[in-house]
Amino acid sequence: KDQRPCLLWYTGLSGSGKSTVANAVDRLLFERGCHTYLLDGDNVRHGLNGDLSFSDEDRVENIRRISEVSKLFIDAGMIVSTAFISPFAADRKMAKDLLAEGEFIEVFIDTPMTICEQRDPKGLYKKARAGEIKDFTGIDSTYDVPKQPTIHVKTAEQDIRQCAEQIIRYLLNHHYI
Ligand code: GGZ
Repeated sequence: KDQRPCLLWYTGLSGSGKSTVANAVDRLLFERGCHTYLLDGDNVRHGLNGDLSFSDEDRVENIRRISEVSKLFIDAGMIVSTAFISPFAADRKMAKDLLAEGEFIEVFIDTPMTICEQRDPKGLYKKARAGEIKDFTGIDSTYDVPKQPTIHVKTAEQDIRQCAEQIIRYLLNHHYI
């Protein structure tokens, strides 16, 4: 199956739906016969980056390692997806600059914080509000809103399937798949 390797770099708040949308897209790509790999908190924060916290410094290192690993998968010809908050614009730019022109696709999962906080699937916002978790993104740690994302996804306005199809359409229109 013909495919052009690229990196779908999902960014957004905790509870915005990054992992859910990324998994849905990855599944659709797999069904089309594409070779893909998805990096998210489940397979990276516990293993490779198990030594890192949520301090600004450690988030920078988290994203740096994820960028480098993504580049290796790109070199292997894969369509890579990464689903991390990646709160700092400078680090997202660093990831982009590691790759060749057109390989980096920034996908902003733009869900208003009020909605992320209502969803609160792991009860983390509640804990952060209570002061039980420090340095929580959107509460006492920064999130730089992407200024010109390649793809702008609004999960509060369309369902997961529509979000995933929006991304697949982009990949088709730009001849990645
Ligand atoms: C933000 C935190 C924190 C703090 C734990 N701030 O919704 P989740 O649970 O499943 O996703 C969040 C995840 C964020 O890890 P990332 O590697 O994506 O972050 S970053 O890119 O900023 O390095 C959340 C959980 O870990 N979590 N503590 N303080 N999210």
